[in-house]
Amino acid sequence: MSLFLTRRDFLIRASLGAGGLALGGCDVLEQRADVNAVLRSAEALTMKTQRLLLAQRPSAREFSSADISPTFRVNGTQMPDSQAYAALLGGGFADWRLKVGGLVDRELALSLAELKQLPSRTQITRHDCVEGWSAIAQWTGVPLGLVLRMAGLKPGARYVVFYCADELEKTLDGSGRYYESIDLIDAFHPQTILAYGMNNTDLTVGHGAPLRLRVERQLGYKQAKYLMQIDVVDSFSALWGGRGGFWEDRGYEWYAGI
Ligand SMILES: Nc1nc2c(c(=O)[nH]1)N[C@H]1C(S)=C(S)[C@@H](COP(=O)(O)O)O[C@H]1N2
Ligand SMILES: [Mo]
Repeated sequence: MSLFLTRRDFLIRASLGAGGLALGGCDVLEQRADVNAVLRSAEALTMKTQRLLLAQRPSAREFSSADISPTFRVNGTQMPDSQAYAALLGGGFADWRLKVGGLVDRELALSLAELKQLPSRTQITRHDCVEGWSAIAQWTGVPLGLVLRMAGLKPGARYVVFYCADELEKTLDGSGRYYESIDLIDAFHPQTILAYGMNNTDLTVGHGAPLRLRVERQLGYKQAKYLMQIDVVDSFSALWGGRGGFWEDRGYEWYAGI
């Protein structure tokens, strides 16, 4: 119950003192129609998810600019091999939109300029690839949680799926498309950002232009490059191999904790 207190409610309850709390400030609040309305809403659900699950979430270590690696390898796709991507790149990504859909109240189509106008976060972290190399870089982007709050989560929301522009394997059924997924715990983690900047410049094509995921505390293959669309879902079992990602479908762990 205390998870849903507004600042005002908190102040009221705080002024009641410990006795007031023991006497059941919760009961009083639950009788209020507006509080109940909030409790029933999807927003409260989102908030509950965040507050409950994100309390005491450890953060990935952050470094100083002196630690930034002089070179950062480009791995996996170096340049998506499609005319659609080539056209977007040719136009300086002016026509690119990040689509946000699935279990949301409002579908979004955000331009790069719009994303850059949103509050940003910059962090210097170490990227660890499962192949055994690491590199430290500074990433700048929009907290994913902020974008999800803009869209509003519907009840049932559990995962966020990221669809990329590249096919890492050419297949007839599209199962070679790069995609990834994370749960809401990671989605609302403050270090989980949709990054458009690396080491103070726009992302290069090699590193995932115009937008990539940074989900620190997980391995390199979770850091999906070339983002085109993100969907909020209750399950990813119906997607391609059903295991939540291109590499997961090929045997890698879905939760690739470092
Ligand atoms: N779309 C897409 N995202 C991807 C990949 C890819 O091939 N395609 N490779 C993954 C792997 S295995 C790693 S280690 C990192 C590499 O990111 P980098 O090229 O910026 O080093 O991106 C990850 N995200
Ligand atoms: Mo990797």
